[in-house]
Amino acid sequence: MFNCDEHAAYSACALAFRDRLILEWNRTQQRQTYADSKRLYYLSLEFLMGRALDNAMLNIGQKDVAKAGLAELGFRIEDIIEQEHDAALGNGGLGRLAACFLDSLASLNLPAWGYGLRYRYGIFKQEIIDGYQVEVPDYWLDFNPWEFPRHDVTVDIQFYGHVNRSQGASGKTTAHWEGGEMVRAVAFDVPIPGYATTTTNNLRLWSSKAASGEFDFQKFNSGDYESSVADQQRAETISAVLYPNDNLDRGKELRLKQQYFWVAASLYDIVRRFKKSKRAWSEFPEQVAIQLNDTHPTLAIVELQRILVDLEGLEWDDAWNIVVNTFGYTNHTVLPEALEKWSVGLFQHLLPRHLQIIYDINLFFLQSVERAFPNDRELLARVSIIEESQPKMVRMAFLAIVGSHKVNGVAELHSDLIKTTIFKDFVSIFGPDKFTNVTNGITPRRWLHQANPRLSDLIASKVGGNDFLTDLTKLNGIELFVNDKQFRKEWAEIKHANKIRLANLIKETSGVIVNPSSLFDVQVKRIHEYKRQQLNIFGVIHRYLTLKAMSPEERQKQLPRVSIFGGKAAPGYWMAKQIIHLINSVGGVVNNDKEIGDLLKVVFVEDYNVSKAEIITPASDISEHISTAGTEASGTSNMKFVLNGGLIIGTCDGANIEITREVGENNIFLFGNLAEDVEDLRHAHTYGSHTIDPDLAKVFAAIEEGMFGSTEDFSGMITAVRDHGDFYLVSDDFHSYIETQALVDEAYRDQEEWVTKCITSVSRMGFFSSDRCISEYAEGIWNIEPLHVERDAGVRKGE
Ligand code: Z16
Repeated sequence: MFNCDEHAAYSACALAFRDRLILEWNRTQQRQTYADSKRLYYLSLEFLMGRALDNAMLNIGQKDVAKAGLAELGFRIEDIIEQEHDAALGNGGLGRLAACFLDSLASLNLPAWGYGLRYRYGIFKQEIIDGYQVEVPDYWLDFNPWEFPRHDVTVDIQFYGHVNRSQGASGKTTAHWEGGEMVRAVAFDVPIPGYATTTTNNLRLWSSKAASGEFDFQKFNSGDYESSVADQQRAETISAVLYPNDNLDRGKELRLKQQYFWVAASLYDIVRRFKKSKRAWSEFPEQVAIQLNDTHPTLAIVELQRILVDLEGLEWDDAWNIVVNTFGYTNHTVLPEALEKWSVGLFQHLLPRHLQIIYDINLFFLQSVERAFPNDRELLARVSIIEESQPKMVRMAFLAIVGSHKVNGVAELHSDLIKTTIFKDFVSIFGPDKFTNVTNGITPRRWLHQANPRLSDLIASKVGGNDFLTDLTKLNGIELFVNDKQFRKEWAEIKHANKIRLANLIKETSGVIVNPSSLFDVQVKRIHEYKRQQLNIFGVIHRYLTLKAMSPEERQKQLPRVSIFGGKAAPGYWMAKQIIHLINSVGGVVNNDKEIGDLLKVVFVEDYNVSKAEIITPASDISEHISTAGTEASGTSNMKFVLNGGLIIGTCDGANIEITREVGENNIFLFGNLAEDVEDLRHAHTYGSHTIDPDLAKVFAAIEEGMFGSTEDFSGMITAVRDHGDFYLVSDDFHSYIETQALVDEAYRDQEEWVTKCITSVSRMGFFSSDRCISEYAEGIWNIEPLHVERDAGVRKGE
């Protein structure tokens, strides 16, 4: 007998289903090429895919077959699925959104490709050691059956060098970008199967390596072996590692190199494909839509203009028309520290021709502004793509706006805010129609069907099968059963089982034992001051102090709660790391307090990632989405939690507002100040007297007395609120947060009413499917249509 362990069973399973995908993938690509219809190219520096096997099996309808087959061999399918390493090529919401979009694009049979970077290291693995975050490299490529190296698809990408000009016979001057160095981009393709469809789209990730050019060759021949190896390594560095920042622009030269490398390779590929059709350049925007996921790929605008003008010889204005009609730009944040800027000097050094083109784009843009708004020099300075600072900077968001035909935000409030704050002047210049909203969504396949199979099956049994997974508005069918005893009983049982599953994960990973009958209160997301995990943990401390002050009799009457945290801090984000440390220190004290027992547990789940989210999300009773109003562009985990039958406590921010509109005010716990009041409150902190809520002051006192150990470690978090202007309004919202948490306890005591709220909420979540969201993009921005791939009997069904 040969030895087949779980990993071998995983490989066998993955390779078998992958063969299916390859067939449909080839057919889809052939069909799309043949039809020659307009395609979307989604450019994203991040694709936070998670695991692929379960998703592939579910999407092609083969999971039951796999389960039975594996059982015959003595394996549990869950154990096999767990063998796979997460594809973690993203930081958080932005990257996961891109992954949900790919699932919806394929499921809607839309001709679309994703383009990204094949990082050798994705987001780091987080270990918690003595309560502190430690980052460990995430090498994930040991065995990856889901990618196909395409050594036949390569593009050489140029960096540095200088610009020369030549004059043609017609007298026209042409710019030539010469010299510098070349790096080779190699394509790796990843199949993206749609759910219950034959469409399998392509995600193309670029990997960097040294271009075998004259440089290396000469060096090698002249015996300069060491330096030719160094060149090799320098080239490979470009796609080596994902920058681990979420909502922060801190890139150095390497980040700009990553951006240009990926953008230039993708555009070369797109243009090469277009040219095969032998159409006129003017038809380019009728064949190609390119969406910029944030400003990271903004150089694509400049690169396409360069290709058209320098290489293809088009007139500037004709080229620019094509460019603007091709691109759309999605903004994901209003936080000023996240808005990308690159110094002119760096551009000059790395991409000299692109800098010239940016200057020209800016010149023509400012001239048009000047014509429409004569003598408004301040306006010109405000909207200039070049910031006249020391050093001068290129404002990437402004370049993205000027070079796109549509700009969208990701939730209603956010889209309104960009129009009235950071991009206000551009609304006056281009008119309001250029700016639009597309509220984010999530794929119900992964975030309900896959993560919560029992709930998905229960719903299916009431709404006439699995059609709700492709038309999520059908969820409203379960509202009819909100008073059905058996349905409610099963509903509650499923939630409890999901909580047991999470309790097991918590025990395995942190050693803490939690009672699954407690209220599970979850906040999992990147650690960031604006997301206010500090508000949550201060609230936990307040709860602890309150419990401690009670008589044993009184304490008996309290509702047991588990506060569950998870999330990574950017390695250089000191305050975020302090927040993690405080959470763990509080856990260390509270969890070992015999007087408190099950009444309060505090858990930090280390290394929060997509796979852990699939276990955590279905297990929440309440989850926290408590950003300072106006700072969280949308949030998407809020949607996932409600879709899985958890309620949320949140501020009036991002998509929380639309969730409230859909589920009804009675089914959500909103608190805190509104976005429109933030400016005044901040002003008052700085110029008025800033009083701290007395309950919060007690929390600070407890920390400063050393109740949770090292006081100096946590002093930064306290002074930020008390002495440094409390920029995130923790003190302003603390009281209403505590009050609202008390309402949560009260509501949870009435389990009948609670279950009613949960079922009602789920039934009204149809709007938040990424299918709805993608359909809006397809119609309003991309102008693309579904293309059905003919079904070849036997390919899917396996007859
Ligand atoms: C990111 O994940 C987001 C914004 C951003 O500027 C950079 C990164 Cl890496 C997030 C937003 O914070 C979140 O509100 C939103 O839901 C998500 O992008 C997807 O739009």
